[in-house]
Amino acid sequence: MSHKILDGRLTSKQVKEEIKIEVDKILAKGLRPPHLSAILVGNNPASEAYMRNKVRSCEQVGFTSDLIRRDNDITQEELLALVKSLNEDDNVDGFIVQLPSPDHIDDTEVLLAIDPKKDVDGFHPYNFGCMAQGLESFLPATPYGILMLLERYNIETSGKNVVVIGRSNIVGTPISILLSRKDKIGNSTVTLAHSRTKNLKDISSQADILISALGKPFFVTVDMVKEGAVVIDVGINRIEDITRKSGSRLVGDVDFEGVAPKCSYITPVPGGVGPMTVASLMLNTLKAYKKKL
Ligand code: L34
Repeated sequence: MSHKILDGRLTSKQVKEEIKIEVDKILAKGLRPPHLSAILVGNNPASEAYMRNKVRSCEQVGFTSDLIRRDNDITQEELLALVKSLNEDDNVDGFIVQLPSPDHIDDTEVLLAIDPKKDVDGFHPYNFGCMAQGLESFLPATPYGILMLLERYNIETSGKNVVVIGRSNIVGTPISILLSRKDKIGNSTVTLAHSRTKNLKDISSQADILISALGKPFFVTVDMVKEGAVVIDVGINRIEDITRKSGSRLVGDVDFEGVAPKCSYITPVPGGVGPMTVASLMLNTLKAYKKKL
């Protein structure tokens, strides 16, 4: 089967162009643009790269943004105080605390401190709960990005078998809930597989849509995929590659070379789900801004 690429780079560019048009209208009315703040603790190289993409995307869509950097030794109390100050700052429409944070930080307590109205990551249990019940909420960025890719490539989800590998709070669990909801992109029969799943190959081979979000390079191999499946690769893993100048390259969870020929559609890494995550964050920030007006 000849496979088609789900081009996240192109789709995110289109989404961002649509946002830019809305922002131009806002500015034409003499209003200030939406503002996104981001807290980045430490200097994890992957987080640095993701944050660069987020800040650049804000510029592209016409938002203002600020990246608030703190050292790895920030205390829990200092971080909570920073969150509180952003909650109270009327010029900040939405903000995120980039993960992972250092081990001594209690992420749950930090997330709970974020005002749900400014939680443009959609990670606060309030937003998560609303999402799970189909109520109005901010959708977590990566799952939201996956829904947009499926929608914009007209991939039918209703009645399809979806297998999600990985049960994290930020990707696996929410995407499994979203695709089972009664909604335009939804109505799938979802199986959530994880590290204790038995006979994963038998299960994944039933998937019309296979979503891998566990963070292990080359985990999904051709024998695990049904002929003609749609494969969504959420993993971003940096592996050694001596043929590259940098000495490394990015790969997903899927053995792309082996799996792609068997798929109807597949997302590449890089250039697949990653850019869609960033575009979703821009949409959530615009939504936070509009709700405040
Ligand atoms: N708070 N923490 C918070 N919110 C998030 O939504 C995230 N996530 C994940 C990690 N921690 C977070 C992201 O932003 C993953 N993630 C993310 C964002 C952007 C990209 C990938 C993951 C991205 O732009 N990926 C590019 C390549 C980037 C590179 O060169 O390293 C791509 O084409 O896939």
